[in-house]
Amino acid sequence: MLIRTRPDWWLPIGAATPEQLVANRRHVLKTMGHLTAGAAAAALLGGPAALAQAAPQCPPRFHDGIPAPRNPAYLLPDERTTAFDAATRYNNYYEFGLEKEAPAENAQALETCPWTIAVDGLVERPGVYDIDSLIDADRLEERVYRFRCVEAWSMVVPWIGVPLATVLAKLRPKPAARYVAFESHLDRRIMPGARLPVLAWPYREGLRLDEAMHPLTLLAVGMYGKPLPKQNGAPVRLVVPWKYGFKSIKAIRRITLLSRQPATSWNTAAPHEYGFYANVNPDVDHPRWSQKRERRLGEIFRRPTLPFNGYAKEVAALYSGMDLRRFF
Ligand SMILES: Nc1nc2c(c(=O)[nH]1)N[C@H]1C(S)=C(S)[C@@H](COP(=O)(O)O)O[C@H]1N2
Ligand SMILES: [Mo]
Repeated sequence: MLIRTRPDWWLPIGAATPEQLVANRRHVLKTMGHLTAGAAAAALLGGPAALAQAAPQCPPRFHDGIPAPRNPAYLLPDERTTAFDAATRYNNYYEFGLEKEAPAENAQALETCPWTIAVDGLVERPGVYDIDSLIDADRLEERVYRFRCVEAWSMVVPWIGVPLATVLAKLRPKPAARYVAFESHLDRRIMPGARLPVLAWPYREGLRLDEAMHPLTLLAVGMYGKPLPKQNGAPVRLVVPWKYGFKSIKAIRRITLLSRQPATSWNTAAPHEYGFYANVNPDVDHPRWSQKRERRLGEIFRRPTLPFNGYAKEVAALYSGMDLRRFF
């Protein structure tokens, strides 16, 4: 079967530098032994054979259910998991409309397979990768996380994914890399919200590299035992549970390693309201509302918001010595 004989993930579909092509050539020729030399050469040049060689399975391998083992370190036994219907019908995904109910309908037009992610900037392995080559299906795990939107609603979701750190490790950030920037898919033909000037499109987010490498930072491909619904960011999104939800960018198309802090959509749109760090902090109010309390989807009464959304023990050290009012 062609998909099994593709080169290992180290070879991007469209490798960015000729050096890489040369370095990978021997391996490619070996793994493509059943193809003619001509087809192999076409693959190296990114021709039709390359696409066939790396052709992902569509629909994806786990389109009805993802058998990901639950990671016992992230269970939240004292929290009630948010109902699937609530988490998948009340969404923020401005590209697909500004109303909470709009993405559940409009995002269905998004084609999520095949899916490639461009990787560039300060990495040893830049390229355009098929999602299956970046995220190892055998290493998916389930984690239950609290998720807190800056608008003061929240939920508890069983995500499925891999730590972003495992993907970044494969890409090998260069020593000068200190930040990671992410870009979402953009297609104005199917995205009514992206025709409005509410944000600078495509949607952009970013993390400091140590935040990105933190074991809590998840690259999610599923939730509630299934692949991500399109309105929740299919086929791949970020989940950064100690930060406001807008950091958890959906439908990732580009990952860029940088030496300087990247511009991000919400921070650019309203820098006094949405900081780059956006750590959940009940002591720093949004200029237009309090962040002391939050409402869980499906519940009536508000509850106190926890520092770092309940993950202070794990992440507070990342910010030691920083003034969290200034770097909000
Ligand atoms: N591309 C993109 N990603 C996005 C958003 C968006 O508008 N576009 N909204 C963010 C916000 S504000 C929140 S709260 C979460 C919502 O995720 P959910 O719809 O899965 O609950 O997605 C974040 N990721
Ligand atoms: Mo949000």
